[in-house]
Order: sequence, then C-alpha cells, then structure tokens
Amino acid sequence: MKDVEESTITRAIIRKAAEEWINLTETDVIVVGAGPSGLTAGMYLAKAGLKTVVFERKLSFGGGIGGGGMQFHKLVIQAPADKILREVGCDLELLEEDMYVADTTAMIAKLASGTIDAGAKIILGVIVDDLIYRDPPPRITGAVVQWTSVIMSGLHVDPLGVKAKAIIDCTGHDAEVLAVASRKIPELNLVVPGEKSMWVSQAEKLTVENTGEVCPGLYVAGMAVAALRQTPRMGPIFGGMLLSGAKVAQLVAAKILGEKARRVVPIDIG
Ligand code: 48H
Repeated sequence: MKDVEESTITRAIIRKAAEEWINLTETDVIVVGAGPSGLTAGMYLAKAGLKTVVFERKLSFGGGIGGGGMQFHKLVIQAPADKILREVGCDLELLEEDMYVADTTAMIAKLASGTIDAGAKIILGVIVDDLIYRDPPPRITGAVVQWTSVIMSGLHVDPLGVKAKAIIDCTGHDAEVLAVASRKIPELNLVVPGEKSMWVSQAEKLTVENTGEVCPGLYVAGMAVAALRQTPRMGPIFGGMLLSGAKVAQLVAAKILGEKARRVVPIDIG
C-alpha cells in the first residue's frame, strides 16, 4: 500500500464536502428526514430531475423502518405500494392477496440505495431546526440547518441557511418542521394537534389523501401528515408511508416543473 499523508485525507474530505455544501445552498427541494416517506420522496424528486437533498439528523437512514413491529424485523406492505419496493429491488413475501411482508434491513438498504442512485443527496447528522420565510404573503423559502452533534452538546453555535423552492416535512410522528413553523411563523396560522389512536385502514387512506402542500413552499408527507391533520396511526404497515412520499414528490415536481414534469411514479396515487 502506498504511503499516505494525513493532511491529504483531511484536505480531500474538507474540499469535497465543502464543494457539495456550496452546491446545496440553493437547491430545488429539501426533504427533512430519511425515513420511508423521505427516502421515497427523495428518490422520485431526483428521478423527476430536481436537485434534491435529504437531511437526516441521525447517522443512519431508514427512520422507523428498522424498528419493524415492536422490533420484530418485518413490516407489512399493502398494494399498490409494493411496486415502489419492487422498483428498488426489495424482495417481498406474499402474505395474502395484495399484502406482503418485507424484511426491515433489506427495505432500508434498497430504498436508500434507490434514492442515492436516482441522484438525491442524503446528508446524515444534520438537523433542520428552523425555516427561512418571507412575507407577505407568508411563504417558506429555505431551511435552517445545524449539526446534530452541536444540538446534542448544547453549544451556542449559530446555524446556516439553505435556500430551496420546496421543503418537505418527512420527520415522522413529531412533525418537527411543521411544529417550528407553527410556533415561529404565527402568520401561517398553522396548528399541529398530533395524531389519533390506531385505526389501520383509515390511517393509511387519510395519510395519503392529506399528503401535500401546507403553505407556499412547505409540504408534508408520511407520519407528519397524521400529526398535522389529527388522523389515526397505523402501526407497522408501511404502504401509506411509501405512497405518501411518492405523492408529495409528484406534487412538488408538478409545482416546480409545471407541464415539463415527467411521470416518474409507477402508481396512480391521485
Ligand atoms: C432532520 C429529522 C428531524 C429534523 C426527525 O419517523 P420516520 O420513519 O418518518 P416517516 O413518516 O417517513 O415514517 C413513519 C414510520 O416510520 C412510522 O413511524 C409509522 C408508520 N408509525 C405508525 C405508528 O402507528 O406508530 O422518519 C423520520 C426521520 C427519522 O430518521 C428522524 O431521525 C428524522 O426524520 N428527523 N431529520 N431534521 N428536524 N426530525
């Protein structure tokens, strides 16, 4: 093996990462959260040709996928969301008509790899902890980002702002981005009451139906939809998360690209 200078490694990492960050300071779409809805949204946004970054506060992706159902390493997926997992090469076992079982680790790996291969950038260890806004009328024009490690340490370090045409809250049960918008931009009149108790079929249907724009520049997908619209939770069945991510990608692509938007989602979600 060749002799390597420590400083060469340091320079390569800082230069390459900084180049990408500079490129990201003005992007088409920021997806917040790399769970099932965020990864799916990121994949189809990138496939639609949009410059897309997914910020994930943890040093791993997958969100709630890894926890399966009470940590049993399987999840249930119902049609037509199975098409999304098949598209990324994730094996599914047939449970009964239109119902499948997925392995959690395979689902995380295949979905994340589909998102990266489509051209979306996933950045780990970064929290979106505030938004950039303009008015009148009130609209969201970017996200405020900080290293997770800084937040955890409690150090007083000012964050940075990243501009985007659309921000999508895919942060799951706590709808963190919407909660910030509701607290810090009162002109939006946004209330985040939280989700209701479990009712699987209603939850799946209503999550997908209510996926979409919350105010100009700000969208919601995945479990954050239930928190915003106070609709039921569904437990470890994940078809609705995938469909919600695909639907929001379709809506954002149509908004940004207009008639030039290509149909990239393999399902008719409405
Ligand atoms: C950066 C953040 C921030 C932030 C959070 O929880 P997730 O898996 O979210 P969804 O909506 O894609 O999927 C929900 C699903 O996992 C689930 O919990 C279900 C179906 N529950 C049903 C039930 O009844 O309980 O992923 C959200 C991701 C996570 O990886 C977070 O770490 C990340 O977002 N995140 N990243 N900045 N402010 N907040």
